[in-house]
Amino acid sequence: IQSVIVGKWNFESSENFDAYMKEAGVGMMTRTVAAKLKPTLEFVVEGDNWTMTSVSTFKTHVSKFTIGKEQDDKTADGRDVKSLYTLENDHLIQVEKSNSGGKDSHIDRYIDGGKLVIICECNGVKSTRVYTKA
Ligand code: DKA
Repeated sequence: IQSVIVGKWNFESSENFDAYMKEAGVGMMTRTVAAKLKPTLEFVVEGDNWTMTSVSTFKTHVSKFTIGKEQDDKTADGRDVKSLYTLENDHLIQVEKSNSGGKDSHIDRYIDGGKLVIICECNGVKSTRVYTKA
């Protein structure tokens, strides 16, 4: 996945994102704003060190992580979490654990038919988001 995910992706579509955000504990005001966003995602990969940047009119959110190393992380809506990113069968898997008594998420990112598919899951509530290469 490393070689194909590198670069910029434009938001195409989203399903069930509000339900996912609600389950993950995102407040109503942020959900209302987030539902309307069409972010651009950019991936930079240097060996095991990745930078994933989401740019929208709401904010720019940067995640820097190392594959296989659990570390402190912040979600785009500001929740403090610990994230572990791994590569499994050409999927970038993020296991996100709440640092503050909130709920955990599992976020699966992969390329399908040239598109970037992101499946966000919290307590069985799933959202599918699709991006196309910019
Ligand atoms: C995406 O990049 C989805 C990223 C994971 C969801 C994070 C939840 C943040 C709520 C504002 O399209």
